[in-house]
Amino acid sequence: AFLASAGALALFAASLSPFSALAQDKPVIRMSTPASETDQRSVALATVFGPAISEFATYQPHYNASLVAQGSELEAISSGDLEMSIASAQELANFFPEFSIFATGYVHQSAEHQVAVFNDALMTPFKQKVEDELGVKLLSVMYLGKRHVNLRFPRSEKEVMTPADLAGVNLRMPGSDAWQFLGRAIGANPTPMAFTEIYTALQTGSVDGQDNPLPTVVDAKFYEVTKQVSLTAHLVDLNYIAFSKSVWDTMTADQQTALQKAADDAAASGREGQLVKEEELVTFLKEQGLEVYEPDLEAFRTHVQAQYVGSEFAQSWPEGVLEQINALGN
Ligand code: KDO
Repeated sequence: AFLASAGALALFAASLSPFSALAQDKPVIRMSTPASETDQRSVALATVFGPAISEFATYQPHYNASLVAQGSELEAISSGDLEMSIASAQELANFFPEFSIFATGYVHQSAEHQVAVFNDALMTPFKQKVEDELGVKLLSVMYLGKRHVNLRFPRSEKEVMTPADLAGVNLRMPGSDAWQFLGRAIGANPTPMAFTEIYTALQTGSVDGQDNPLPTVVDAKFYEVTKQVSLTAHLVDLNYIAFSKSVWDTMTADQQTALQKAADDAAASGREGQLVKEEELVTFLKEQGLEVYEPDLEAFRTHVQAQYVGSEFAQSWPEGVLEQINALGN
C-alpha cells in the first residue's frame, strides 16, 4: 500500500512538473518520403537529425510514401498536414518554375558543387520565395547521387552510348513536368510513375527502364529486374530538407539553431554514406550480372544542354544565375 501511494504521489508530482508539460508540448515532426528506411538519406535523418532534436521535438519518419504521396509533400507541409520532407528541385519547380535550373541535366557537377550552390548568396532569393509563398524552409541540401539509365534489356540487345540510342525507350521518370522534360532531353520516351511502383513495372515490362543513382538501384532492388546500367550521370541529384515554417516559428532561437545544425549534420552524414555507396556498388552490380558501362558522355551533355536552351524552363531562370552556378564548379 505504501509503494502504491508513493507511486501515486510521484505521478501527481510529475503532472505538476513544468517538465512534463514541456514533454507533452513537444511538437511531432512527421517526415514523409518515398524513400525506404534503409536509404542513406533516411538513415542519416533517423540517426543524426532525430536524436539531435529529441530534447525539444519528436522526429517521426514515414517511409515508402506511406503518409503522403510522392510529389504532394510540399503542399502537405504548406497546409499544415506534414512538418517535413526531403523535396526535389523538380517538386519545387511545380510552384516556382525557376527551381528547374537545379533540376537541369549536367548543371550540378558533384556533391560539393551542390553544397556550394546551396550555401551561396545566389540561393537566398530562391529560399526566401519558398518560405514566403509556401511556408516552407529549405534547411539543407542532401545528396541523392548521379542518375543513370538502368534498363531491362541486356547490352547485347540495346546499347546506350548516345541519346539517339534511347529513341523509343519507355523510361520511367518521376511524374512532374521538369522530370519528364529531362527524360525527353536525354532522348528517351518518358513515362510518369511513382517511385513505389517502379519495381513491379520493371518486373512486368510495363516500362523498359528507369533512372536513378546506383545506391537507389541497389536499395530498391531494381537490379533484380534489370540487366544494364549506362552511366549517363545526366543529373547529379539532390533533395532539400524542407521544414514547416509555422513549426519553426514556434521554436526558441536556441532550438532553431540546434535544428539547423541537426539538418546540416544529417545532410553531411548522408552525403558521405551515399558517395561511398556510389563508389562501391559498380562492383556489386557487376557481380549480380548487370553490365555497367560508360556511354559517350560528351554526346549526352551536348544534346541535353541543347534541349534546355530556349526552353520554357530556361526562360524562367533569373538572369545570370546559371553563370553563377557554373562559376562555383570546376
Ligand atoms: C524517383 O522517384 O526516382 C526519386 O529518385 C526522385 C527523388 O526526388 C526522390 O524523391 C527519390 O525518388 C525518393 O526519395 C526515393 O529514393
